[in-house]
Amino acid sequence: MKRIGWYSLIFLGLIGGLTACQEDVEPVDAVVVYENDFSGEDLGEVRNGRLRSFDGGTVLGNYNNEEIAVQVDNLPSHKMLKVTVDVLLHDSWDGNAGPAGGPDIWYLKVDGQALVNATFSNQPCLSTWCLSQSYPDPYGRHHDPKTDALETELPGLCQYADSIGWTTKYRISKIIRHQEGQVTLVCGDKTVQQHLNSSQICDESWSLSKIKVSLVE
Ligand SMILES: [Ca+2]
Ligand SMILES: [Ca+2]
Repeated sequence: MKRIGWYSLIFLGLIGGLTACQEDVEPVDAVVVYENDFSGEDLGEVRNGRLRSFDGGTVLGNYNNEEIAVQVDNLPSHKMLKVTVDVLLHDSWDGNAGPAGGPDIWYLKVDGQALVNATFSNQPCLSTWCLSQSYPDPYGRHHDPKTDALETELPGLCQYADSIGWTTKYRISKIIRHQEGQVTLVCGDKTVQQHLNSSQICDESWSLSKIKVSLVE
């Protein structure tokens, strides 16, 4: 029993060490190399950037079946990199639903590596009707709509403009091994909505209210 206990402890320690790389912990020696909450309307490093107002602030958006990219050059020496994005999912995201309404996928890539590739759902979840989402896991898993959201009581943007609960905000933070002198971050979506009365971007879209990149020695 004692030996099994030690193995279990080692196993849990390894798992803990691995998952720690994905958690939102600000390392004490982190150096911020890019930070933008778009309040200054600065799109200098942003490809396909555009701004709009939402809920009293300025956001990067909104987008439907599009990508944005941020490239940061001349990075000082480092071993790890931390990326944080605050993403707003507007209107009728359908999560894992398919084939006419979904799947609705949003993704984050760093230097081509997918750190998020997940479905999101803004739909109500009742005993008779519930469109699940995969986040916080990759596409293929099932969780309730809005799982792990930072804010759920925000108004929609277009189809459900001014209706509370139709924009959901997530703070997504990832730490990865990274040593190169340049980093490119890409965010985008692959959403599906057939049989529309309105435009697709009005039916479901996304914006960013913050991007932050830090380096760790
Ligand atoms: Ca929809
Ligand atoms: Ca959809």
